[in-house]
Amino acid sequence: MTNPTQTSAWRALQTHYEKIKDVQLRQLFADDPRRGETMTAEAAGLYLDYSKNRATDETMRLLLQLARECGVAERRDAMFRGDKINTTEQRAVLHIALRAPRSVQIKVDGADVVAEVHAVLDKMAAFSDRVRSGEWKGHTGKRIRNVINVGIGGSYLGPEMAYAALRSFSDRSMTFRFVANIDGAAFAEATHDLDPAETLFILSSKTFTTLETMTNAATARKWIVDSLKSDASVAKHFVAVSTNTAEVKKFGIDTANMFGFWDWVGGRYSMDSAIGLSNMIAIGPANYRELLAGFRAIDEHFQSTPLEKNLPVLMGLLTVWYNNFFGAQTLGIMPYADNLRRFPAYLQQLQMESNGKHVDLEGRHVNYLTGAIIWGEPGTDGQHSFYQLIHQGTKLIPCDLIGFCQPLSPLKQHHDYLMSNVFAQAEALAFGKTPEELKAEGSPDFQTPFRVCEGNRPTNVILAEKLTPRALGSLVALYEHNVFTQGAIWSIDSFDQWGVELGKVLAKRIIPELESATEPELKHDSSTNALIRRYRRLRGGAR
Ligand code: G6Q
Repeated sequence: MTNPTQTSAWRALQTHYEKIKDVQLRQLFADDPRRGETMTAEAAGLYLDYSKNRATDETMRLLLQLARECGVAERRDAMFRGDKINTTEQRAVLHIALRAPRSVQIKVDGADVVAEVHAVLDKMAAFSDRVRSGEWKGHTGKRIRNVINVGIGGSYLGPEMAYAALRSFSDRSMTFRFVANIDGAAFAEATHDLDPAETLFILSSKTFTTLETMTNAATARKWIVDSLKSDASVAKHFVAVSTNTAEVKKFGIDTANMFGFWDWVGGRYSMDSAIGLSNMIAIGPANYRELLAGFRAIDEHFQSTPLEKNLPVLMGLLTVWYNNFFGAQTLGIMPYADNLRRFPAYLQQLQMESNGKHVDLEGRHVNYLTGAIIWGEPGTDGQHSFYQLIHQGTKLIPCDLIGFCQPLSPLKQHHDYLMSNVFAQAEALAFGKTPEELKAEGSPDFQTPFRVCEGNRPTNVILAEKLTPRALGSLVALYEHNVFTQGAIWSIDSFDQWGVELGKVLAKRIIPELESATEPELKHDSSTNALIRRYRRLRGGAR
């Protein structure tokens, strides 16, 4: 493995950074009138304009050299081959197999995983068709009108995001909900207006042991059985998506109604595995295959396009540039599509769980910054709240602005207004407003300093034709491989998540301390002890 800071590209980038750190985008655009056309790349219907970044041809040349010195392409090839690149868990990382065509073979420990993927996809399609057509009936003979996905983290964020994104392609006669939080309010809100006899739960959990999901699953079971007055109802109102057959059986689900996946699919990379079953029921198998085709198109692009025209590579390198040389802490994700409302949250897990690592592949503490903080909201909403800080604050916040040329609604004028804001924001962030311009526009002198926008705020603009299942697949794959590129540069394991374990273990230790009738002897620190005592005093009522 390569420590990126030891490469000659890194050292050259440091020197180069000193030279161009104050260069203005206004200047770069004036120097090269074709910049807005040349600093672009396109793949699978996604157009990336990265010209409004604080980068020159030389910056890009050095960043690409860094990718070569860090072996990004070799690491990518190892992933596609099925090598166990998740070294801390000794697992292959093969979400790319989830969308590989039937004709492709990828072997893990001698078995062709693509054949297994298609067997599960076929089973999902047959089941989805039965539910959508009304052939699959609930225990009382009523057809299923409501589908609730119970799952958390990687078993929730993707399906919830994709459902919102693609709801205009979904069966509008059905209701789809997503319960993740162990807060009982989540389950209560998701079910309060539904008829149990018409409700199907999809228990989505790779391990089938996750506290939140198992607690909600038990509550769902009780909700169904109490209402339908029969244990036998479980078979008609629950299916499972999991790798844990034994636990699924124990819950009372017939394994004929279990949809499997594999340890080589990480939770946050699993939305296009059987974890997407609720999405397939919503949009139908044909649209779901379109979604997979969109993923696949970017996989092929990532695998075979030279690095200098490779969208995920370019985006990953620019994130490294701001993170490690400008010291930018965050990256804003602003989809100009209301249906992508949950996309920033989805990317937050994808990027922060993948690249929030403090040791390299050999377990040594890194001497450079890794994963950026990801956040965002849809535009134009964000413009009326936090964009002020991006325009005139003191922090550098690179942003990805994502827009679509065609609307999902017939309200075409709305769409022109929406998209005018994508272009206007990227323009305003890059070029700002000078005191001279303000003066010429008649701004009173006393206001000028307050109205100046310095500009030089970087953005990527991603444009696609329309938010279709295919476009969504491509967009998600773009970010998956962008995250991969960053992780490869930083020499970290982007596929483990040991950091989430500690809190889980501690919570399990505290549960009995909350549940016991009399106050237990508390052996935590003084703060934790005091908080637990206060909670016990104020929570009211027995459990
Ligand atoms: C994702 C993480 C994590 C996981 C959840 C749910 O990469 O591993 O978010 O998806 O903890 O796990 P289960 O699917 O096992 O319930």
